[in-house]
Amino acid sequence: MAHDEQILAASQKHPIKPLDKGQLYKYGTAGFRMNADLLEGVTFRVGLLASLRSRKLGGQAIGVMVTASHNPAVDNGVKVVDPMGEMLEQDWEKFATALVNAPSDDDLVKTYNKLATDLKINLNIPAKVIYGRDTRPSGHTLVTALAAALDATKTEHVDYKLLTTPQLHYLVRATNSEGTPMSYGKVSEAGYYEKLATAFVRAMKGKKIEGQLVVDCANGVGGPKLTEFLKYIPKDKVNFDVKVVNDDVLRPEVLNLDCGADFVKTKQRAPPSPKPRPGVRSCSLDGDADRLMYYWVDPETGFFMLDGDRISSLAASFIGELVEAANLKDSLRIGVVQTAYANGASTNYITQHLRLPVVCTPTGVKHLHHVAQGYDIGVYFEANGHGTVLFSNDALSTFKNTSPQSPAQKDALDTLSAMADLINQTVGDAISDMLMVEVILAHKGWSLRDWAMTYTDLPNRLVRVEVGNKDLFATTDAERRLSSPEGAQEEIDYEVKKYKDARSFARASGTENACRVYAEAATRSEANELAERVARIIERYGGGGL
Ligand code: 16G
Ligand code: MG
Repeated sequence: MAHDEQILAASQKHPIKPLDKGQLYKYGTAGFRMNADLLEGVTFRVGLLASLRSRKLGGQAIGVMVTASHNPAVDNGVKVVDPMGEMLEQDWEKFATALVNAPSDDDLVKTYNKLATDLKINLNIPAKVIYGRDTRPSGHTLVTALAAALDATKTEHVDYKLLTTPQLHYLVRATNSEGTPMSYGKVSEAGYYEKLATAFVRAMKGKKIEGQLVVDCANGVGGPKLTEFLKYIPKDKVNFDVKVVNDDVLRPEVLNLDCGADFVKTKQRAPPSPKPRPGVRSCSLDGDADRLMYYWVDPETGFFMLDGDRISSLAASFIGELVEAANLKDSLRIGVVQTAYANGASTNYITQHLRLPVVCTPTGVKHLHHVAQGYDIGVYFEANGHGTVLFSNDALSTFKNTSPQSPAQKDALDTLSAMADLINQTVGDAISDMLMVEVILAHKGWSLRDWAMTYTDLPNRLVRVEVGNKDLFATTDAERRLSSPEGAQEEIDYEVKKYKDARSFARASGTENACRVYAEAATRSEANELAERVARIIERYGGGGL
């Protein structure tokens, strides 16, 4: 029967901390994320939710990841992963929010039981939850609270300890597909490395990787995991010279500090330490290794960054060529999914040069992922470096079952099939994406400079605007236009018209209490000026600065 007493007793040991008056905990795009001191009770309650979700789905394994990604070390976060390794179904976010905001332990038990009744969940069937965490010191306390909730609800659970976020997503899918024809791989961390290493060798096809790759791991969990992965690459098959830097996970305070993918993207420069060596191919992961940025420091022209838009167009171009060489152009639909933040030049390159369709969705991985699933091959990346390439079951069986009519066609089919194994199908994965980029550069014989030459970004500027009330702002057209407050969009349109090749939009942030304004235009000074003008409009409509 119900687990009331056990939940009550355990909840008292992992109590929820009340927030300031009028404030509620909210399951947002990144789950619950905040100062770790507030998260013990939250994580306990997320355990209850994960258990309910598993039972609702007939006992399939649900994942819980404890991480705050690129946030500072004092923060942490907790999010739920669905059975196929996807983000928690959106409808369930409000159930998570309801459980976490239950004011007392009694209310918590009531909410838990009400959800079970309303959602017709049988509390007597088996449930399973698997979980992992990044290197934050608070992670240990949080998973202890999580385990207490799982014990209280008689949920089987597996603690995978330190993992990157994409590894946990992999393990969830591997667990649920084990023993089926769609098995995703061995259910272990080693299984993840083996799958990637094997696919990497197959996809490389004996091509050579030029020079060294320096990988900045944000002093996060990606450091030890990448080092472990590299041991699985057979040296006689692929000579991959990787220098792992910023991989100090023993001093928590250095996590994401002046390094990592978010630093590189927002500061538009290389991490100061270790001192960048001119011309060396470099990339940065974020604190939980689900975002990737490439860059190099040119002795003449300085820093140059290849962000999610560039990775997306590189992947789309390579896969498009392979599909053509495999003679599958008419049978497989390829699409590219971006957000409004994608540089207009990348969109033009993909639609006009690669001749592939581009769809724009609202910000947030779940939106892009969902649309990408509608294609046989769906390439999706946010400019911030989070993304992946999804292959449908149809695409996978086509690669396997097409009988090649020429060695070139066979080659293309083999490479496509290896790419599908190499690229994480559950979520954006910095390590897997990095291997994908290395394969593509090796096949094309390109340096980062060659890659950068494919198109020239439009100058752009992103501004964070403090407003009295960000909830006044609602968007439409995949966040490219404001539907409210009334009159604001007309003012933005009026400003945009004054500039050449210009575009600008404003949206309320999903992760902090502010609005963001993006502008691009033909020149840097125009992009800056337009962004400032639109920011002033937003400030005025948003109830003034704080
Ligand atoms: C979250 C999203 C990320 C998005 C960012 C936007 C996930 C897993 N993460 O971190 O995709 O780019 O929010 O933040 O969906 P913003 O709403 O504050 O601009
Ligand atoms: Mg991350």
